[in-house]
Amino acid sequence: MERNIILITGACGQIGSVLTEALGERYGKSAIIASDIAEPIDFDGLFEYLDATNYDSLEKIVVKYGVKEIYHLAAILSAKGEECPTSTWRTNMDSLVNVLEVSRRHRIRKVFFPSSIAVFGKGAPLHDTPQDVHLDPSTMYGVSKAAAENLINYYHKKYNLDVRSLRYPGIIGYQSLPGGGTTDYAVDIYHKAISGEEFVCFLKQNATLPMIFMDDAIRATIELMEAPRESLSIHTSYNLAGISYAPENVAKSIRKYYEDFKMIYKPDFRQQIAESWPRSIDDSSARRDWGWKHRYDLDDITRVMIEKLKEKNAAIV
Ligand code: AKB
Repeated sequence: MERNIILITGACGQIGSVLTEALGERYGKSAIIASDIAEPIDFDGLFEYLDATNYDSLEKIVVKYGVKEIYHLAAILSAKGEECPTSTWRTNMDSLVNVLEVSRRHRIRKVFFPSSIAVFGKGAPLHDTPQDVHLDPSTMYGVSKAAAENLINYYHKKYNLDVRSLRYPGIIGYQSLPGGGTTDYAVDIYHKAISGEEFVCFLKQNATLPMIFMDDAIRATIELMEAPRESLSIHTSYNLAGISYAPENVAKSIRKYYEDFKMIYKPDFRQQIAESWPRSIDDSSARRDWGWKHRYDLDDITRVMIEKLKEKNAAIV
């Protein structure tokens, strides 16, 4: 059997940088081609500059390395996407069409595509949002993800392409910084707490959203990609849940370590986006089909975030 060479787009992003490391550890660094439009910092694997909206550039890399799997993570997120909706649509959709086309033409074995809780809007129940529900997203990011889910399902049905996808909640990790999302506060807050600074939160104190710890999100991605194809019943994107909480809950959890931690609330346009998203997610299809179960609750996340960020800071000083 030919070697399973894996291409990752958006490899310098919040999820991409951690997933690239995790896949390298699992399948060997020489099997992983990281790509992005930004240069990676401190990366010692194979890296290619790639703007995935350009089909020829993507195809060149696929052919050059004999790529067999693609994790397509490059995208513009919810808050940033509202600054220029048309380029968000183009970036998110053109790159996906290119990935699906190159996969079909070059017999790529498996593709991973990240969707998001942003696909849900006012038409979906707020609590335990089901897998199959009306999607009326409020942001261009969500619109592009909802369209993308239909597109990957089309490639599955028409070309039998093995595309797998998760609707990620907000992701919290110490390894990388998010950028341009509505859930970014949940990472930034820990950085402020450990440096003894006040945190100004752009969401209201009770803005509950579905969240997941990075280690759980990475494990979910790898478990889904390694699951037997015949066990998978969802060919749009699987609902994925970790835990649900609001900014006031994180502040309370942080105060177990930093009792003087101060947080003030200055909600901006991102509050409206948060209000259009679910409070909690029903991920029973993922649990049934490939045995998904999250491991980290809020206090576990806080403990690890504080421990690891302090270690990182100590290493810099
Ligand atoms: C965002 O906030 O835009 C993302 C997401 C939930 O997809 N983190």
